[in-house]
Amino acid sequence: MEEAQRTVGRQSVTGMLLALVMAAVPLVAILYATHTRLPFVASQHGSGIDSMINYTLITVGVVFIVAHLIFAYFIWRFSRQDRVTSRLASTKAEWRWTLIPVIVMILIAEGGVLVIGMPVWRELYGTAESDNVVTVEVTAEQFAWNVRYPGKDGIFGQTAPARIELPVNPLGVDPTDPNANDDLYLGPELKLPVNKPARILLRSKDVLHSFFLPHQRIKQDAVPGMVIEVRFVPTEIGEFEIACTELCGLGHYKMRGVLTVMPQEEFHRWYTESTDLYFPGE
Ligand SMILES: [Cu+2]
Repeated sequence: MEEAQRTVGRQSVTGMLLALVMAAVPLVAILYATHTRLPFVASQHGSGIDSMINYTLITVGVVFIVAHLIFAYFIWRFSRQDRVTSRLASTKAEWRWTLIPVIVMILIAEGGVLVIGMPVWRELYGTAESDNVVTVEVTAEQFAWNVRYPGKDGIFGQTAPARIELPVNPLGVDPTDPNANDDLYLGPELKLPVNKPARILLRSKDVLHSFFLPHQRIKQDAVPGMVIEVRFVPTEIGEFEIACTELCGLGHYKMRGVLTVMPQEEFHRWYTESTDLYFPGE
């Protein structure tokens, strides 16, 4: 009898400790989460993305905490019991406790997507009006970004992979195409005017890359053979990082570019002057 009581005592101490560990996990996670900060927002839709991130973190965080606390309670409660029992739930109870969490989580997750996520999605991928938009082509390759502007005519010269020749013609532009004459090439430098919609046409020459502007909350894969359009409005003047966020090869880490957001007049002056100066093949 005494021996049995000692065993129960030991079990409840172990149970208590385990329960404490379980309860501590979400607390440490919360502390970590409150110390993690996103870079400041420098685009119109950026705060919408942040709302979606926060909504997801908070809803999933609450479930995470509640689940751990229930788990901790069960460990503590049943480690004090002197005999092992098995209680089976009825089929009805099993169905109920399976369906309720599923429905609640669907409502929470999809509700957030519809209410917070969809408007941001529309801003990024919707078919907004095309005038008053600055169109830029960004072509990714191992391991660089190639920025091209259409020039005064607003039309990009034709490209073909067969015409790619390094280092003179990295995009494979057709030199006989008259639309190519005023195209402007900037390498890894992307320049945009502030508070004006930008339309980025993303392409890739080789493998999957991902165009990432952390401050503008833009992250979009570049896929070989596809032209993917992203729209956003930069709202802060300054220099920002362009990173590749798809592990695209050994040089992935050095695939950096610079986004310069300038006042509108300054951008237009620079653009007009530059398209007069630059011609492909020169
Ligand atoms: Cu890459």
